[in-house]
Amino acid sequence: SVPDGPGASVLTRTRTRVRRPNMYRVLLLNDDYTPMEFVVHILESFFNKNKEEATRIMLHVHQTGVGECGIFTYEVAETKVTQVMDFSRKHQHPLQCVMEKS
Ligand code: NFA
Repeated sequence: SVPDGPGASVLTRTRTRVRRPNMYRVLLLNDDYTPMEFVVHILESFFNKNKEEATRIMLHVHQTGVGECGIFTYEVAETKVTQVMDFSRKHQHPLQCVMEKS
């Protein structure tokens, strides 16, 4: 039998709910000055794209004005945008990177 009354231990199972985080698209915007190879380098180094995929995305941005680099949680997306903006600024390129709720 199981002890009851004062001093008895009680184990309570708490329900664990699963919540989907809000996701954010990180986008690159076209401009007339940033070199194509620089954009490819950004996609390879900050978004883990291989050369082929990076080139495809860069050309899409070049031809349509905007393109998606990836979809991330808020903090990761914010970090990517900051990394790209800081790196572009450092190399004196006007490349713009933004995030939007997915
Ligand atoms: N449009 C730029 C050029 O012709 C290349 C570019 C692509 C810039 C994608 C920004 C984003 N040099």
